[in-house]
Amino acid sequence: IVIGMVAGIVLGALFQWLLAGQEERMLPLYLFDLPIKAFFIDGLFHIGGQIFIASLQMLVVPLVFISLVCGTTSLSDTSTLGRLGAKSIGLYLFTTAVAITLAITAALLIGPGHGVEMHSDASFSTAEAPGLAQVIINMFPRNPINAMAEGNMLQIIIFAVLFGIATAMSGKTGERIADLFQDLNTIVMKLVTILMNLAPYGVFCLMVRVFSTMGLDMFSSLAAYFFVVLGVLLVHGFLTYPVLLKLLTGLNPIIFLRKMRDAALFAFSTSSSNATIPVTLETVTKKLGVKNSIGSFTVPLGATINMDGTAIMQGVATVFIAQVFGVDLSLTDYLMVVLTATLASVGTAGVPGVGLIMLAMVLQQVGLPVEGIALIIGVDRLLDMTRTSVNITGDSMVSCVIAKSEKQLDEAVFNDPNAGRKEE
Ligand code: DAS
Repeated sequence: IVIGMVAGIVLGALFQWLLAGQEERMLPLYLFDLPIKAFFIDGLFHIGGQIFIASLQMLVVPLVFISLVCGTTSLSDTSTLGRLGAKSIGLYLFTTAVAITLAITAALLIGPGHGVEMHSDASFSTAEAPGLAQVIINMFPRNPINAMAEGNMLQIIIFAVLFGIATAMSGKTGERIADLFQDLNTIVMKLVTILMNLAPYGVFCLMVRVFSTMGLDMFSSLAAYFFVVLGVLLVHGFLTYPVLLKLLTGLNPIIFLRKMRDAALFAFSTSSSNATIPVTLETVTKKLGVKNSIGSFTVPLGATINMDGTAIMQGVATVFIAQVFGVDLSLTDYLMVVLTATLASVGTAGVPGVGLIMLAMVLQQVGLPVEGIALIIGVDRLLDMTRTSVNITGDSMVSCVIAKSEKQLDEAVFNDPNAGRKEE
């Protein structure tokens, strides 16, 4: 993806150089103008880029509906863990909401998208924001199929959760449906993997188009976006989590961070919370002293529904895209972003690039042009690696808090610097 991005930027900059200002040049380069602009920039690369963006959007509804039904059914059939489930979900949603609020505040303060004006050929409008009461009423779908057709994600999420609970309460039939949804989830995850394999080409096309039509000031805005996301990820990982751990358990946050290093590096290299589950589980139980009965529940659950790092990217990206397209979002719009991104992160499994697919959903929800994703997709890979590390660190921190509250955390193990080390 990085190669696709760099190649796209270089070719885009070359096209920009060829097309801009040729009238002052000795050799009339107008012969380049028509074929390059018509065939390449507005033709081949535009089509390729738009197809890639459309395929990202194509996955949103099936991905959210299927993975949420799976998540809800697996959660509800462990009713004995109802108390654990409620505590875990409550804490997971709280840390995600804190994360995205940090992200939106930072993006509004720094304003990475200012200074660049882009005009979207798609007409979009931030419709007159409804009052909070109406927002809550609107969350319940009168017609779930229509909600899916319109891509009304909050309604889809509510319907999926209710459908999942009903499935979990339906005995044998429910088990068959739950198995069916597990299989469907496997297929839709395969679709995400296929799409991510096509990402280098999609990113290449998008970068050519963006950098052949945008000046170099796009670079600085993109760099600003990148460092705002990175900054908030680091603050959340190295400040929010240690403070919450200390406040809620009294455990030493330095020991926690030091013991999280291997799992965080594994998550960084795989960009997948799901792939890191075994490592996270081993860290949480053998190094941090969380009893397996707790960790085996909170870690997989967290890898699915707790994605603070992803919510941070989505918060900054939404503000960045609104700024680039000159759209003023209202406070209700930002509340919708917090709600949608927090719920969206519940609906996405931890695989590479899935946060970007869910960003399309957040943008749709607040009426922003989805092709704004084209601006940031090039730098998303490195951010995906970093935010996946933050995602699993959050899962581990919450596991410690839950275990401590259930008196299922062995503090001797937690404080033992050599706990869980491989025997030399
Ligand atoms: N890569 C995802 C994860 O595994 C996060 C994301 O795509 O935002 O957590």
